[in-house]
Amino acid sequence: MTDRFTTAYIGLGSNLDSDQGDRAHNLRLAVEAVKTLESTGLFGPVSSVYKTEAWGVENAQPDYLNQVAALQTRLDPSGLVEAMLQIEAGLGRVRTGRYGPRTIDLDVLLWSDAIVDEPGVQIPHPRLHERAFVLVPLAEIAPDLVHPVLGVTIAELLRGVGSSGVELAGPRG
Ligand code: PH2
Ligand code: MG
Ligand code: MG
Repeated sequence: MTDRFTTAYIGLGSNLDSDQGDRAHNLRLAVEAVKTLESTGLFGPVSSVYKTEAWGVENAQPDYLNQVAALQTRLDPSGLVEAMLQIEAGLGRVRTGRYGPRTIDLDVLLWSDAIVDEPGVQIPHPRLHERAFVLVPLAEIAPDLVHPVLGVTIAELLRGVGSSGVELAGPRG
């Protein structure tokens, strides 16, 4: 826990229905769970929902729905990662190996301009700059944010990657 509130960004993804509902419902439940974190002050903005082709997988997988949310948190980076893992577990996530299909995935993308590289806590998310499914929703809510390692804005990173395979699928949260 820190004394002050810090702006952090969370990437949300779902490409499997759960016992509780379909992919869009899984995202809504996750947004609600992050919103009610005790340590979260202001919540939002939350991006639109995007339908995205599964990235980095060898065999075909259902399309993902992805979204990005901003929050103000007093949790430190590892505390925030831990809170996301707890929300995933609470929503019934079952882990099936790297890049396996999942009902919900909550990744800490950025925590202020912190750079953290510890087992289980890598911030900024080490692949965010390669992924249109993260950059499109992140650029929607924070285009001028500067990537703390690469020193360029999210809008510039998105221009480099392009937005193919990413399609608007639902309103802002
Ligand atoms: N997450 C992954 C791997 N591949 N592809 C898309 N489109 N969206 C994701 O959220 C995603 C992915 C690992 O977490
Ligand atoms: Mg992920
Ligand atoms: Mg994850």
